[in-house]
Amino acid sequence: MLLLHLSDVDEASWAKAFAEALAPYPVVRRSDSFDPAQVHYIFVWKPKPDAFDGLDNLKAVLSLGAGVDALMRHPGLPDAPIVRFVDDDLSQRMSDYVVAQVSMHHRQFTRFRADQAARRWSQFYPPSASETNVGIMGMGVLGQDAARRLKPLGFALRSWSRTPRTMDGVETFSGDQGFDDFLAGTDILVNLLPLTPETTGILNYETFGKLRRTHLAGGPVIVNAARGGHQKEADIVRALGDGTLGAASLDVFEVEPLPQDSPLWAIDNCYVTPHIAAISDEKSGVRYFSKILRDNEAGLGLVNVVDRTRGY
Ligand code: NDP
Ligand code: OXD
Repeated sequence: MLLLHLSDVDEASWAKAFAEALAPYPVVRRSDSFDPAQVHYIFVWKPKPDAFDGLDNLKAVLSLGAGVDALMRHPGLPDAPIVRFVDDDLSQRMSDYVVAQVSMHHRQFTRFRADQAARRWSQFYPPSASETNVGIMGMGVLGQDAARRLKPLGFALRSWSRTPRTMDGVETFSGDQGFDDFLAGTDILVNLLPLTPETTGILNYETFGKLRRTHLAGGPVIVNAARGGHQKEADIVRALGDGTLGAASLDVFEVEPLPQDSPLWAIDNCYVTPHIAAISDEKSGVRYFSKILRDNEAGLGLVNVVDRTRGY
């Protein structure tokens, strides 16, 4: 039996789609009556504290989110394998966001918008894309897709990951020892890391101070589409105010929804979006997780299982 436990999304709609895709395999919601011992799979997003109570026969926890940081911190998380969402549609949406933000900052959107507001005709020619270094932190599923889509636009690409990676046309760095060199050549820093104890607070004032300052007029830029826990918002406010950063695009926040009294709302060179960079689409999600479930039932095993020791 598959149990759905989704918050902040249309659980009924997902349940209907799963029931159709998996029939005759039983699919239930929390509001249905069922025997918890019969639940072999649970599909979760923002699970409540009692989400896993009584589920003693789980074969897998299926995560609607690509990021599993909150799930990993759930006090009742059972020992069962966790399968996260890995999907072309999700990657495409994330790369859409990244490409839009990177292009906007490369072409000095903040500057020209201010000029327009002031009715100021000030001819300034942005550097070409090939003279602009985009540094991607996190070279996993989403980081690699972003690199693939930025490359044809001509940007010079570099990446940073935990272990060494190679990708055609990307200058790659890894580990603590590679971090400063990676930052020193980065004009636009794109964060696509998972949130783990090692990456918490990595977008801080010291990091910003290590970015390349010689190429992008107005100063280096950060784009955070991963998790709010990666960023120190007080440091971002300070860096945007004193010119350490030229601009920031933030899709995620330390507290979500972003509190009304956050200074980030009102900073001209800060671009706030409400955690919408990429959404797990129902159609592709149902297709993906139905296949995972069926394959596992057929003895083929699970894929995209989270490594609990790494935390992602
Ligand atoms: P992956 O697990 O595929 O990739 C993670 C990458 O980060 C890997 O390259 C990994 O290194 C690297 N990494 C992990 N820890 C470290 C570290 N300590 N130092 C350096 N590099 C590290 O994740 P995805 O690409 O699928 O997703 C990334 C994140 O994006 C998710 O965890 C989620 O938080 C976020 N996300 C946000 C969304 C939004 O709407 N805002 C939507 C979807 C996802 P290595 O290659 O060596 O393993
Ligand atoms: C995710 C997200 O992790 O939507 O998939 O943030």
